[in-house]
Amino acid sequence: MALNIRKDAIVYQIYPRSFKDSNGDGVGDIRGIIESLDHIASLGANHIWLSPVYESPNDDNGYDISNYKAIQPQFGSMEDFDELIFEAKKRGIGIVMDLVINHTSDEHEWFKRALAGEEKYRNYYIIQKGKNGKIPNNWGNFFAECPWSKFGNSDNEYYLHLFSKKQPDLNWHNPDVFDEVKGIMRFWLDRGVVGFRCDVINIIYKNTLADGKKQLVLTGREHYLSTDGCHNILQRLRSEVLEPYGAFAVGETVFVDLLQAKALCDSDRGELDMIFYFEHMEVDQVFVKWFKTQLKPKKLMQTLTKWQNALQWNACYFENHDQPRFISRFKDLGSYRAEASRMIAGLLMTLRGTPFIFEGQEIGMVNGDFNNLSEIEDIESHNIYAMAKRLKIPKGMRWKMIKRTSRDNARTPMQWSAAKNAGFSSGKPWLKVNANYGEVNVAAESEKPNGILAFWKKMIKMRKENEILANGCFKVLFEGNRIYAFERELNGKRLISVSNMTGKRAKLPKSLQCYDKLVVSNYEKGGRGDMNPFEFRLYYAENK
Ligand code: ISL
Repeated sequence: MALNIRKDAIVYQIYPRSFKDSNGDGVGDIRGIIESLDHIASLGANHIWLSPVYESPNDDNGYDISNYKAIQPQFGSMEDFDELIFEAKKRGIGIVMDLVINHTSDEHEWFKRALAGEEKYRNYYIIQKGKNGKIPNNWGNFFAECPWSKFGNSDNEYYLHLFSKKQPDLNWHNPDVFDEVKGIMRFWLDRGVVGFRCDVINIIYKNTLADGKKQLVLTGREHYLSTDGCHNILQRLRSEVLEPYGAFAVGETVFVDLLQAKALCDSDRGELDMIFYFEHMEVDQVFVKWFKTQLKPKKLMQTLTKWQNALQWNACYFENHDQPRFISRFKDLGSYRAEASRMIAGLLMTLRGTPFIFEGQEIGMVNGDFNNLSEIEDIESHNIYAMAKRLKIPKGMRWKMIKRTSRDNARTPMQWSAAKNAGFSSGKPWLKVNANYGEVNVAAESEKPNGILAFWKKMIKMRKENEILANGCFKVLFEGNRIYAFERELNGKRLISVSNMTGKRAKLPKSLQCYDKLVVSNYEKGGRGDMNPFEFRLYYAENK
C-alpha cells in the first residue's frame, strides 16, 4: 500500500493551549492559530498536526476527550474549526487531527451512561470485579497511579485506566467501539482533515487482564503491546476509513522494538503510514524517563541509524509536547543555542522520513525556566513527584528530576515577540512564559537573515525541493563521539549530511575530507576545515 502523504511533506505540530491566544483568557485557541497561519506557511509546512481540540475537562490537557464531535469551548467553536480548515487549505496546508482512542474522559457520555447502569455502555469500557478483596490485576499505569479505580458506587467493581483515573480505557473487544470510532474519523474527514496522529495506538487492544510479569514500569504490558487484535483494528481502519479518503495515519507507539514497528508500518501491512518511536528520546535516560543522565551523542547517532535502516519510512522528530526541548539536552549547549537549533534543523531535514517540527523549535526555544512544582501544571509531573515522595527520594532531588523531565518544558507559551507575555496572550498565560522571550521570539528572529528561523526555512525549502532528500536511500558514513555523518543517495547523486553534536570543535574525519562541494553550513563562515561547535554541513557528491 502506498503512503498517503507525499514524501516531500513537512508537518508542524501545534499544542493549541500554548500556541496563540486571541481572546485574552490565557489559553491558546483556534482563532489564534488562524492568525498565525502565515507564519506556518512561510516556514514551508504542508500539514499541521493539532494536539486534541475536542471537548475535554482537561485533566490531561485534551487527551481526555468528553465529546469527539465537539470543539473545546476554550479553543473556540466548530465554525472556527471549519474556518481553520479553509484558511489552512488556502495556504496549501492540511490539518491532521489527534485521534485518542485508547481511552475517553470519564465525563464522556458513554462513561456516564455506563455509570448509570446501561449495559451497552458498560461494555464500552473495561470493568472488572476485584480479586480477593483487591484490584483485578498487578498492572502498572503510565502516570504512576493505580490503573484501577472503583466503578461508581460499586463495592467490588473497578474500571481500567492506563493513564489518569479520568481516562478510562475503551474496550476494543466490543465491535460497537470500533463502529463509534469509524464514525468519529469520518466526521472529521468529511470536514476536510487529511490525516490522524493516533495516540498510544499500539496499546489499545488488551489480550487478557491476567497478571503480568513484574517490571520496573508498566507491569502487564506484554498483554497489550502490539497485539494481533490491534493489528487487525488498524488494518480495518485503514481499508474501511482512511483509504477511501486518501488520508494518512501516524501512530504514536510506545515501547516498540524494531520488529513490532515494522509490523505496524511496513507498506505491505496496510496499517499505519509511519510511527513515532521513542528510542532516540530515551538515549539520555536511566531505566525510566524521569531519571536522566548526560546525553551521549554517539548513542543518539547509533539509535538514529538503527531506525533509519530498519524502517521503509520514518516519522522523524526531536521534539513534541511530551518531551523536554531537544537542544536543552546537550550538556555543553552553553552559548550555542542558535547553532544547536540550526544543527538540528539540518539533521532533521536530511534524515529519511517525514520531518515533524514542534512549535517553537523553529526559533530555538529551550526548556521552561520553572522554579518549583507550583509552576508546573502537567498531571504526569505531579504524579511522579508524589511517587518519588512515597519512595522517600529527597525533596531537592525530586524537584531536579521533575524540572529536567517535565512535559511542561515543551508546553510553555509560544514566544511570538518581546511584547508582554511574549505576544502569546494579553491575559495571564495558563503556564509560565520562559523569561528568555525578550531575546528568543519569532519577531526578533524574523529580522535576522542568518538567524535560527531563517536557517530552518532554508533547510525546509531544501528538503522540499530536493528529490534526493525526499526519496534517496540512507547510508551511515560516520558515528564518532562528536561527528555524525550519513549520505542520502538517489540515482548516483549524493548528499552528505554532517553534524557536530557537541559544543566543542571537532576534526572532520579523514573519510569525510574528500567532499568539497559544500551545499550549506549553519555557520556564516563555516563549511571548511574542522567542524565548529554544533556545526552542520551538507555536501554534494556524485558516484564515480
Ligand atoms: O514519554 C513517553 C514515552 O516515552 C510518554 O509521555 C508517552 O508519550 C505518553 O505517555 C503517551 O502519550 C500520549 O498519550 C497520553 C498523553 O498524556 C500524551 O500527551 C500523549 O502524547 C495519554 O493520552
